[in-house]
Amino acid sequence: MKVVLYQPDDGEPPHYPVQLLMLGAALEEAGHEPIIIDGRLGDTPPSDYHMLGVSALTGNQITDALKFCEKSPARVKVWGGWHPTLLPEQTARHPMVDVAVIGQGEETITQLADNNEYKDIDGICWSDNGETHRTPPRAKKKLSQRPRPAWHLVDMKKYISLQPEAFYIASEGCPYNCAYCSISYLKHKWNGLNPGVVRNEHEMFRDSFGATGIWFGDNTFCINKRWTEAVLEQLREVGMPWHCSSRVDIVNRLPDHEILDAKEAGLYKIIFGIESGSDATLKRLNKGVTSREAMEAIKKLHRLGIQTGAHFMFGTPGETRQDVDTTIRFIRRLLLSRKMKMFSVYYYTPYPGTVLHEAAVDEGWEIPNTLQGWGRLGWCEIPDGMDLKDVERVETLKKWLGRRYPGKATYWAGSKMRLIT
Ligand code: B12
Ligand code: SF4
Repeated sequence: MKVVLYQPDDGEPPHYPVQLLMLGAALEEAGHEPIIIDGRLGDTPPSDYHMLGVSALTGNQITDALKFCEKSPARVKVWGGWHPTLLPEQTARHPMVDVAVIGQGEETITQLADNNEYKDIDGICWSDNGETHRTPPRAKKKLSQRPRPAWHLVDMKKYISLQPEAFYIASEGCPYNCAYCSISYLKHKWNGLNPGVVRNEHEMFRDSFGATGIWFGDNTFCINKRWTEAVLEQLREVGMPWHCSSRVDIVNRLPDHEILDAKEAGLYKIIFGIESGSDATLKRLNKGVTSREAMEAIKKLHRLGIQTGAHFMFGTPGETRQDVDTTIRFIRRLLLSRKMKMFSVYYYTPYPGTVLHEAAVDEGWEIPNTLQGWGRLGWCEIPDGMDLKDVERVETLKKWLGRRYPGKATYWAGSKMRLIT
């Protein structure tokens, strides 16, 4: 069966849609014909196909995906990805959605393509005359038990030429419970790829597609020490520079020589979700670290010659003017110390399913209650609870960041991220 898999256009620089390549691999293995259409590249879909699979994060991807569905000739429209997983019933209620897939999609989409009757398939939700139905959850499989992405389904060289630091996920899951994070809500148990696979694929990125570095998209790097050491051994052989995301407490716990080992294996930057300089806010976010620990990790990496970057967010439920001030002062201090290379400043979005989303509901925030409503939600919109005076101060901070660190600070303005050059 011909199945179009659609990556919505969200105005972001395109990197290859790994989730669709994984679904594509499973569909091909089962004898189907997957075709990947990337809205960000303006790909033209075929004129006829039986099934459409749409992948959607919460936010403006939904709006583009709905537009694509309206024009699509597909007999069956299947939605999967983070948003349908977090809000399957609400997603399934939309007339442009026949089936919402919950969680990992490889087996589910293959079974949907194999069968005309889908109501016995695990991990799905659909709506019948306004009534929604959900089947039992599908058992999760580790990354290493799922087919590797079908790289040949897209023009990898083109993607890598657009982002020469190739995106790569070597592990998934995170044991922490940050109150704003969708990953903690899904409670994926940590698991990692075989280090040998990581090495082979990095060599393929470099030799066949022209990658000059790797951007690890793993939720939190270095959760499993033994696995990390085994991966480092392989990365050392590959010899490409790479950066990853991790937590400040993990970095603080690592002895210097282990960080230097990683540096020798190509590590040049770690990005942290520091989120706030206020310990009261960090506590509400259930971040499990303090601003002092954040500062410590940055100083340590600076001393060891590793660059750092950090994401901050303002406007979380319960945040006071004092918290906003403290965070602004913290960011200024970091900047003036010249120990950090990249900053991004966001406003908080109440992602469905998270603990903090519930807090926002309790505070009376206006939360979208339809699929199209979530699509209109700018992920850097001023949050409901935020005082306009504070917004002004955050905006001033962003401008200051831009002047102070030209080319190094990213920030969110309107609904677009702008790189300050
Ligand atoms: C790469 C990435 C991006 C990319 C875009 C990815 C994309 N798909 O379009 C970029 C950098 C642009 C990006 C931007 C943002 N992201 Co982001 N991103 C990620 C990241 C790091 C990896 C996603 C990934 O590729 N995973 C690997 C694949 C294999 O897993 P998967 O996507 O879950 O896919 C599986 C299933 O979901 C399902 N599936 C997926 N699609 C489909 C489709 C069909 C038809 C079916 C049947 C199944 C199915 O099957 C897949 C295979 O098992 C995740 C964190 C993570 N490690 O997962 C965050 C994450 C997805 N991002 C998130 C967020 C919040 C954002 C941002 C708002 C910015 C920010 N503050 O981080 C923006 C907004 C994007 C937008 N415009 O809407 C949240 C999601 C929140 C939500 N409710 O959607 C995550 C989970 C991070 C987090 N800590 O909470 N992101
Ligand atoms: S924010 Fe990072 S550390 Fe916290 S739960 Fe999410 S992925 Fe884990």
